[in-house]
Formats: sequence, C-alpha cells, structure tokens
Amino acid sequence: VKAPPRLYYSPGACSLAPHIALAEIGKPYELELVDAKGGRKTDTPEWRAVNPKGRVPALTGVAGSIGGAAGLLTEAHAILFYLARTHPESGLWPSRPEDEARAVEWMNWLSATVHGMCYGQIWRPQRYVEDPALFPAVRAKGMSNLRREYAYIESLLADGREWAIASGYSVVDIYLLVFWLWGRSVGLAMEADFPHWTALSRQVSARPAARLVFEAEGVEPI
Ligand SMILES: N[C@@H](CCC(=O)N[C@@H](CS)C(=O)NCC(=O)O)C(=O)O
Repeated sequence: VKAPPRLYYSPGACSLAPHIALAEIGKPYELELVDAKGGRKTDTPEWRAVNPKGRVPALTGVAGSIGGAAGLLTEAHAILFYLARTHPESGLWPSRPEDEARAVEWMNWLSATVHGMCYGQIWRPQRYVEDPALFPAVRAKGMSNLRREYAYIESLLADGREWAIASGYSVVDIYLLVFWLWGRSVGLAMEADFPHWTALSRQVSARPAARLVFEAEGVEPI
C-alpha cells in the first residue's frame, strides 16, 4: 500500500493552495510544518537537504527527483496540477486542451509574475538589492506592480464568469484565493477594489475543504 502523500507547508503560505486541493480530494494525506511566517526554517541545511530550493510547498510520493529527497515534487503550480490530474473525479483539472492551456496560463503567470516578482519585491527585497537602504524602494515598486496586476485580475473576472476558467471550478480558483488573502494581508482593500475577485474567493472559501484548511492553518476566513 502506498503511503499517503505528505505536504510540507507553512501556515498561510502558497502551500495553502495544495492543502485545500488535498482537502477537496478527500483522500488521506499528512502535513509537515516547515515554518511559521518569517522564512527562517526554509533556509536551513536540513530543509535544503530535503528541498534544495529551500521553499514550500513540497509534496512526497511523486516519482522522480529534483536533487533532494527522492519523490519530492515542488512548485505550487506543479503540485496543484499533479493532485488534480491524478484525481480526475475531483473535477479540479479541466479535460479540454484549451481549458487545460488556460489553467496553465493562469497558474504560470500567478506563480512567476504575481508571486515571484511582486511578492518577492514586497516580502523579500533582499533578493533584488544588497543595500538594505534600498529595500523600501523595492517594496514600494512591488506594491505598485501588485496593484497593476491585481487590477488586471479583477478586469478578467469582471466579464460575468463564475470561475477563472470556462470549464468550472478548478485549482486555478484555489490558487487565486491565496493571492486574494495575501492582498488582504498587505493592506489592499480587497472587497472594495476587487469585488468580482472577492465573490470568486468567497465561493471557494465557503466550500468545506477551504473551511477545514483555514481552521487547520489559522487563516482568518473571508
Ligand atoms: N515558485 C515556488 C515559490 C515557493 C515560495 O516562494 N514559497 C514561499 C512561501 S509562499 C517560501 O517558501 N518562502 C520561504 C523562503 O523564501 O525562504 C512555488 O510557486 O511553489
């Protein structure tokens, strides 16, 4: 019998998305806490021996290797894809190629531009410049980049669609919920300025899976 997958996570981090996907799927899984806000335990030799990237999320039990623990899968996008794709009954991954391509399009952009660039600048300015005196300027630029990308997300969701991609509820909506929560945590007026995105995020967060995970990670519900 195959051991249940273990998700390495930090409360409220992007690992929240695969955590909700696991809860949606409803099969047994294990959790291992890597860090509670601050990023210290992610950048230790112990954790890098497991995940050389020094980040969360990571999922066990997937054939292959990225140079750390055998069978470890990293990248929120890849983990969401894998979980949804291996549990077609969950309906979390679309089946038509054009919908699949849209899901990849959303998740790649959210991961690289919104997370990697904007939140990297806001939360990890030391990745961009050495001089701490310049951190406030990097953070400010990150916030203005974020506002532009968030306005763009809102404009896409304002066309009357119920979910991010045409085929219905998917891992993309779960991923979008994480970015909604992060917007709230950096002080954006999410309800007032992003009403369509807020409606979508409320639909996700009202589901039993998200409620369970909010409770488990101590995330304030929407
Ligand atoms: N590209 C990766 C980024 C993962 C990432 O940056 N995770 C954050 C939490 S949201 C993290 O582990 N930060 C700790 C650190 O950078 O030390 C993904 O999408 O999974």
